[in-house]
Amino acid sequence: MKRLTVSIASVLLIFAVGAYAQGMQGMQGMQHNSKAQANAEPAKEVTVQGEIVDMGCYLSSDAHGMGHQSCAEKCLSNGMPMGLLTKDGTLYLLTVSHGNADPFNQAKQWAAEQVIVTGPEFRRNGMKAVEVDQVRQVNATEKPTKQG
Ligand SMILES: [Cu+2]
Repeated sequence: MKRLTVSIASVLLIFAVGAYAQGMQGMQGMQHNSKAQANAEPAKEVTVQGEIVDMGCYLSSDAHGMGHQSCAEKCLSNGMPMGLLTKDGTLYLLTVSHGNADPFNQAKQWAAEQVIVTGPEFRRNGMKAVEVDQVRQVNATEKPTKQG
């Protein structure tokens, strides 16, 4: 009788440990899923056309375009965050590629100009960013055409 009680107890213990472990896994999975859904989408390579803006003047005063070019140049050279404003009004923060900072630094020289940026797009907490892997100015002949 004692032996039977002991074996029942061990079986129950094994079940309890198993259920606890599964419960923990389930909770961790839920946390990962909800976090991912709330904050981030996986990066995808994009090619986006838009105007190089300084984020401070654009966000505070809607300042952009050629009339604001000299201010934007000054702001960007002083370290103001740089953004890309598309024709449909989407604003991307531009970030530096760890592998090659040259395209980002090149973009800083093109304040208020139309450019085409290629790189991974990131979205988190409602913010959009493109890491500048490549940038080029839009040629006059390309200006009226589609945007990526
Ligand atoms: Cu400015």
